[in-house]
Amino acid sequence: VHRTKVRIVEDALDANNTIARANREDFDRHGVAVVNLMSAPGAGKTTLLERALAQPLAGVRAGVLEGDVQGSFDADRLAALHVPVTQLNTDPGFGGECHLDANMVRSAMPAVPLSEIDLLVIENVGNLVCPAEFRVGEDARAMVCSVTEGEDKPLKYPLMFRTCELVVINKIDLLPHLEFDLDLFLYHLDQVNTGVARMLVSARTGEGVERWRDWLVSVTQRAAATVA
Ligand SMILES: Nc1nc2c(ncn2[C@@H]2O[C@H](COP(=O)(O)OP(=O)(O)OP(=O)(O)O)[C@@H](O)[C@H]2O)c(=O)[nH]1
Ligand SMILES: [Mg+2]
Repeated sequence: VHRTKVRIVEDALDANNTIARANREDFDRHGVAVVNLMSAPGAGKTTLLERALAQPLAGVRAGVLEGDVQGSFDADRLAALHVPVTQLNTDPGFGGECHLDANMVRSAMPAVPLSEIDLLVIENVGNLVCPAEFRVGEDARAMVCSVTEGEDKPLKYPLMFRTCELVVINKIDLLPHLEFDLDLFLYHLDQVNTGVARMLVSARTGEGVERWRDWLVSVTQRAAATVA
């Protein structure tokens, strides 16, 4: 019984990867770089996007795909910015899933103005476990971890920390009020993903946000160079 169960999970992930590759080809055809942005609920994904996209990125037209179980709170927040925002709810057709998968992203693609953007940031559903298991056709994975979450998170949820190429450490404005040991957190981070790029930011004060904007631009340029 156990063996069968493992097999089914593997098949499901294979099927997901096939659709993710189809998404990837469509994004490439339109010259769109894709970032899969993940975190635990409330780490600050939407706030970081509000900050990053309040002003145009240098030479990069950005769009956002908002993944949520329900509601359009985050999409509404981003609607104030002058970037195209597409809402994708996992609730109606997808059983309220706790993550986005390649098929969900594929179903939303007709609503994304791919020919008008160079970069699509996909804000995944807030969850430290499941989103890490599903590729959606992204060029890069970034995660946000806030200093209120504790130093042990890389060790407890290693897959997400391991499969990301950037860890944004957010809410550093709160450090004076917390017991958070940043060195210990970074030590744990290096245990699961040695040397992974990391940046310290506060979406509240704006500290470090310029580097986050630069990273979004550099990922877009890198993807364009790969496809060309
Ligand atoms: N103090 C402080 N609060 C922040 C910072 N970034 C975000 N917040 C707050 O944290 C809360 C959650 O932020 P969101 O941006 O909604 O987080 P999220 O990751 O998009 O949340 P979900 O989409 O629900 O997973 C909000 O009340 C933000 O104002 C920060 O740098 N410092
Ligand atoms: Mg959000």
